Amino acid sequence: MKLVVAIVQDNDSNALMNRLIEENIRVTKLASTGGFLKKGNTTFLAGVEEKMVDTVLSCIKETCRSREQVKPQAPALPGTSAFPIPIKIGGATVFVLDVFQFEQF
Ligand code: 2BA
Repeated sequence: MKLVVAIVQDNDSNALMNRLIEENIRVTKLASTGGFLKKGNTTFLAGVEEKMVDTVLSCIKETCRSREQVKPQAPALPGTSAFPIPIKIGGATVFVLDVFQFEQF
């Protein structure tokens, strides 16, 4: 068994959830926060048989796209204005982990 952990943008999370459910993939959606931008994103956990990993990855590729966001900067000196930095985010950051043990009680 594998655990697919996917961090996606909030804007893509409903579409991804719907695609995973269509494929009959069990999934948990968590509200998360990116360390760099300190903005909300969504983390999906999907425990699947190894043969289903590619299906999960296809669902993610179909529904998650990259976007640009602006990271506000603090001004270098008081009274000066700051330059916001454009940052390209996602589509998705995905980890595929081996599951050592899986139990449901
Ligand atoms: P954030 O940490 O808020 O990062 C948002 C975007 O900012 C990143 O997009 C990347 O383009 C940029 N970024 C992040 N750290 C940077 C740095 N030290 N210097 C310059 N630019 C930086 P993505 O790479 O697509 O990541 C989207 C979100 O996925 C991240 O949000 C974070 O929540 C998660 N993530 C990405 N890589 C990760 C990792 N190795 N481990 C855990 N979470 C990760």
